[in-house]
Amino acid sequence: MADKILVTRSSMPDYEEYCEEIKGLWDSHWLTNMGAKHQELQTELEKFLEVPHVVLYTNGHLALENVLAAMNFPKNGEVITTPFTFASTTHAIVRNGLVPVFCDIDPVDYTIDVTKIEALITDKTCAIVPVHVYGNICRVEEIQRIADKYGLKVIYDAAHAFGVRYKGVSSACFGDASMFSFHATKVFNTIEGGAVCFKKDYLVQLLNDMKNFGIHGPERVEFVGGNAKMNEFQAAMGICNLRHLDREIGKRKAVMERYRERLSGTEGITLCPLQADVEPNYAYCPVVFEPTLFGSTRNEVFAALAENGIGARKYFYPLTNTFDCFHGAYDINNTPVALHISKRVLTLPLYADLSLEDVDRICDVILRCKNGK
Ligand code: T4K
Repeated sequence: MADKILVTRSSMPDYEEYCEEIKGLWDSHWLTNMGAKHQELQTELEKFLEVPHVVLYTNGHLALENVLAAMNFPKNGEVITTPFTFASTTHAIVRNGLVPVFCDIDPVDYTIDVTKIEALITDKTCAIVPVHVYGNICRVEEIQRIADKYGLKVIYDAAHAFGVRYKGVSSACFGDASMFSFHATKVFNTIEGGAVCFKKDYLVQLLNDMKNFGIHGPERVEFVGGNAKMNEFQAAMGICNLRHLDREIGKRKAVMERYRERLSGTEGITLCPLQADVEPNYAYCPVVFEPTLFGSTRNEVFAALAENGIGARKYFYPLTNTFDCFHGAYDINNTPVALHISKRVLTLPLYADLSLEDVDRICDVILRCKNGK
């Protein structure tokens, strides 16, 4: 059998480039706690993302947990969000003692359906946490209009949207803050890692203290914080990967174009269209299979791909509002579009070094599933 193809494959710099980047650590012996590499990456990212402040984290999840905590919402405050996402989004809300209120998604780009937000607002609502899912940008203007009208904070889960621009504006600049993931599986990685980006100066010290046990100075601990610091090896990986980002995104684009060429136009297959005014990062390749038209279910296509050594993934199934850990607390019938899409979607392999021959191999398997063949 041909080599296995997984849903993604971490982008890495040349071995020599990374070694050169970390060489100085053997002189300094300074490995973590906001060292020189951490500072350098932070400055580079503020420039690249065109945002006044970036606070780096050891992963995206803790970045989201921390920025929600920094908002100091009342206990049991309600947060409007979507269930068509990774566990992290919902868990960050719940782990802060807040209550997720699930809004349905748009049937075309799978981001929060802005026409359904206002009906969910109560006197307990404190924030909206929309997700730029797959790197698709939420309707940021409309979300801000609603937030301003009701006095709500907007924290974007921008885990997938690194490097995406909307109407020329960086995805790091919307709402009160945006969280990015720099996990190994992302367009830009620091092995594990993440960041919170924002404009307001007061959050800088607060978030930096939060990720460092609440320590404010050598003899001053202001509150009970945790530990979520990015280390020097992570930061060095980020410095290297950032140098090659444009090339990486260009290669992903070529892969996506081949998928479109081969699959769009096939009855029963929907590829997520490119959004107007958006410069994408080609983070994921979601494809929706409508069994009545395609002739095979998503699960049948998933199994056929697996039999051929191809690891597509069901991102995002199950919906977070159906997770066992919530013991049926949420009514999934409130998010019918999310339910519909989550039962039909597959994310196909997509990474910079995926060859076009392999894309053809993947598409051949998919197209052989047409009408249950
Ligand atoms: N919000 C959203 C919307 C998110 O999607 C995520 C993370 C977060 C928040 C939280 O951010 P982080 O705290 O993770 O920074 C993966 C990732 O672990 C996770 O970061 C990501 N979203 C999620 C969508 O996908 P898994 O459990 O599916 O990963 P795994 O281990 O099955 O890996 C997937 C594929 O990636 C493998 O088949 C091969 C490839 N891979 C994996 C690893 C670990 C590599 O090439 N290199 C690697 O080191 O969750």
